Amino acid sequence: MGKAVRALTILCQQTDDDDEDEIFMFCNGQRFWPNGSDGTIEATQGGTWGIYGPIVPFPPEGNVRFSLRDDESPLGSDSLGWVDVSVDEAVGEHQADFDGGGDDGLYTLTYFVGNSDF
Ligand SMILES: [Ca+2]
Ligand SMILES: [Ca+2]
Repeated sequence: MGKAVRALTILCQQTDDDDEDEIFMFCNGQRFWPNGSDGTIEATQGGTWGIYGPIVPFPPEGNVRFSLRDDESPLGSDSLGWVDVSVDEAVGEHQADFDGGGDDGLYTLTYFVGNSDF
């Protein structure tokens, strides 16, 4: 039986913009939260939001990537970084900071690694 991962919540420790970001998330390059099209969440420092996304099986190469972006309409969006979850992580709940955005925002993802029937 394969393992899988599910994004649970996201915590904003620091926004990228001055007061409020408009965040949305991808899983393995596919936009899925807060919906699959053009939705965003207005994120402010200290807030936590539920994701409770799909249960995503690990691919053969073993990583699932969650990527976070901040809408900057009409000028596109900023990368706020990504979290790579490895199939080797223990079953249970984990936290990781979105890394590599190169800007000021700091967000923490809580996710669950389980067997694919969790
Ligand atoms: Ca921004
Ligand atoms: Ca923004």
